[in-house]
Amino acid sequence: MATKFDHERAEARWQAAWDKAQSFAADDASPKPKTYVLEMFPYPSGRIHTGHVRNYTMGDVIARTRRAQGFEVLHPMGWDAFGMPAENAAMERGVHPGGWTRANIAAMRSQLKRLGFALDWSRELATCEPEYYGQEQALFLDLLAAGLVYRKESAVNWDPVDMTVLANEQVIDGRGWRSGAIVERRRLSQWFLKITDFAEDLLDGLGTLENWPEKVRLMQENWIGKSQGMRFTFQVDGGDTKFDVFTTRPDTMFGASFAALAPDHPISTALAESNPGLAAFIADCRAGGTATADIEGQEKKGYDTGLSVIHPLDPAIRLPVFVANFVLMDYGTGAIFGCPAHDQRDLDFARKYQLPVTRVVAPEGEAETPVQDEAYTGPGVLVHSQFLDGMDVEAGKAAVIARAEAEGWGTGTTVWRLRDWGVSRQRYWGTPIPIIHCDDCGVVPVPKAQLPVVLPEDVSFDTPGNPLDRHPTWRQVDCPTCGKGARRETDTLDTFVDSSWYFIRFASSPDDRPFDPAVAEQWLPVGQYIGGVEHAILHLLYARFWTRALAHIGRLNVTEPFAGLFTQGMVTHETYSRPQGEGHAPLYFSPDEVDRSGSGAVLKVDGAPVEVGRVIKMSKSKKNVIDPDAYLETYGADAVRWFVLSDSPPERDLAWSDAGIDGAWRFVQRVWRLAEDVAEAPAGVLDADPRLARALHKTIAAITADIDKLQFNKAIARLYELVSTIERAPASPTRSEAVTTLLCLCAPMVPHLAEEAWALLGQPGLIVDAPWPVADPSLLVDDTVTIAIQVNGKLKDSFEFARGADRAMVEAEVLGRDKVIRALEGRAPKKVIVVPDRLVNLVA
Ligand code: ANZ
Ligand code: ZN
Repeated sequence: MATKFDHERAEARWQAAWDKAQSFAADDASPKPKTYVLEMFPYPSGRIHTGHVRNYTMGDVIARTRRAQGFEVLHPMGWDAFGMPAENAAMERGVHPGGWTRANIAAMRSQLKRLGFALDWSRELATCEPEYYGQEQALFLDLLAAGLVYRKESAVNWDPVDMTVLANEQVIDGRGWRSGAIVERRRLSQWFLKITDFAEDLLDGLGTLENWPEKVRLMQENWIGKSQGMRFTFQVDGGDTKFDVFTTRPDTMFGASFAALAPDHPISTALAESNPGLAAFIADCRAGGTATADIEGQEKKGYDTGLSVIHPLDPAIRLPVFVANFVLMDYGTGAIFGCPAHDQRDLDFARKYQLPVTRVVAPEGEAETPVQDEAYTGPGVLVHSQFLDGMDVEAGKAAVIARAEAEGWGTGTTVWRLRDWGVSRQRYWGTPIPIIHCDDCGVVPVPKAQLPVVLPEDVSFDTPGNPLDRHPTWRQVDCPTCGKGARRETDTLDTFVDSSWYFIRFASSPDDRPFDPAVAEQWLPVGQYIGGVEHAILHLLYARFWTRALAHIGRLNVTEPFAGLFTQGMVTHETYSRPQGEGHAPLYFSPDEVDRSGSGAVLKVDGAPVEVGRVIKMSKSKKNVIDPDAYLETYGADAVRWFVLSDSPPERDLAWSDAGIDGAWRFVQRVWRLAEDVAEAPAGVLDADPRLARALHKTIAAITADIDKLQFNKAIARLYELVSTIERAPASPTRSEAVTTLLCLCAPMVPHLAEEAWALLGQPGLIVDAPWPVADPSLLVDDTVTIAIQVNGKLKDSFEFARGADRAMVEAEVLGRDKVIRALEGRAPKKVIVVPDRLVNLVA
């Protein structure tokens, strides 16, 4: 009665059953041990992509496994729903960002439901709803009251044609993405969070995160960037002007050939007042984006101020002072000394302005080897450095710092690369910053009773700039302190703020406050967090900061939000294209336009070949994007889930392939056939099958360990093996039991199939409520014996078999062996003598 597994029917049936039983609702009051499994929540761009499918399937396997293992599991889902794409859609298509976002959420929610994820949908949240962002405003006010929020002037990208502030990603090659105008740097008063107060703690905390990938910890460490160095004062020659510089390499001071100031440095500004050439140079530096990458990529340029400074270690040495575009005002002191031989930026600069390049650090025997195009940043011994000669780099640093401190012109310091977090965004689709500006009272926080400050719905996107600024009434508000007419803040919060605490709100979401700490602390920290490595730095750092800030103000007794982190690889696909001639980009075709069934690849519409390109990350521009929906339709959720777990280690990239999905679908059918087989089969010839039992229990142990380590592809390989072993085994109660256990083991990956087969076998209840199989330790040790086979007393063969095996099992094995069949010439033996665990003698 072999049938096909009907995925459509099974999905509908079991998703409804889980819903009805509230199988995945996390119970705050449960007495079971609690665990929290979370995948980074999606931006509601419109459709679920294959990357989401892979990410959420991994989380789902963990969540379902933990649940079966007896944990109360919190596995929620929500939407990172504020952000620029919604405003772009509004500008391009005239839709409202809210309508666009909510429609996308509805579409993506139904796609996720179709995949059968074990999610507690009752905890769903969207950051764009006042119930969420109103609570975020309350937290912002708490941090403000605690002195962790402040206002400061800082640079933004200004588009002079569109008259609007641009995000860094809206600046393309120094130009506004819509207007094409050269972007300027402007200074605006903006809101900042004091993440730098936590720099040391954020760095130290990394040491406790054993279940984070080493590379992510390293990226965070570099981003925080603790460096030891020295601050010292340069005295300008002739006059009483002086300025401080910061260096991480005091050992290289005798290699200095110039000093340089940031264009925004107060001395630069002062000099520019009487120096039109310098003023023009500074204006030129302001054009160009604020992104560090832009600044680092720029050509190094300077303007000679004509001033010089006295070298503090040798007053006989004078250094020229430049204003240079690569010196940043908001790092260190906004001024440097340049040492071309040992810093690449300084070297580029020195070559351009013909300044001396003196090597002061050299590997053994290379003291006189000149530095060419590449600055030397390696270890070595100090040379051409007077009293420092012969010291190594570290000793040199210490000697210079000691002398500076003794003579009073400098001090050793610690400097952080990390800057405070600028959270002001001059856009509509974000959390309104709950602040009022009053002419008399200044900056006034919105009283908590007046929260949430809700975004106005009636906004227009027909002109550039922030719609909140030009809204006819929204800005106008009475000052909460003096009652006079005042103005609302029109900046909204960086969307990274929204994602810095959503995992806390998932754990506890009362109506009247952001969270209940007693409830949230039962779930936190997140036991396993899974997401893309693109969030390895900012999102994780901001969430770690936000959690600490809440702990600091006594709101939450948790410091590290994510105990375990896993970053999964990307989903990739080959590309299809046709060249379009010299100077034109090739024309790309999507996988569903291409027929790949033959040896090459042809376009379905014209049957002519297309070029098959490399397997790369899916991207709209290369059209190598797969829509999971079509696959869900044809192959079903289980096959898709199985495929995304099976083909590569989860941290590596996964190449999407039809053959792979096909294989997954065939596996689903094989398991289904096994279930049908044991459902129908009589008890079988054997009472027990110790060999199969051993294989089964070894698989249980191994898969449990694989899932613990998130090595899903290994778990899947073992399941394939187990299925083959069961297929070959003769019918027996052990075999039936093995199939039941197999279903439990693969239920986290293919949950619909598992439920359907579970029901077919007449097992009680839902398989999601069945406990995780536990390996019997006595079956894990290899306990086999070698059994000799004789035919009429002559040795013909021998084989390994489980010790103590049932006589019938041994006989069945012996009679099925090729050598025995040949020796008996196909006839049945007259008599079979079995000496347990040693010998079988067949009398022909
Ligand atoms: C002299 C020197 C010699 C430097 C040398 C480096 C190598 P990190 O490691 O990132 O902290 N610097 C200091 N302030 C700067 C600013 N506002 N804008 C641009 N560059 C600045 O970098 C510290 C080094 O970056 C400092 O050490 C300084 O150059 C430069 F062989 O001082 B160094
Ligand atoms: Zn007032």
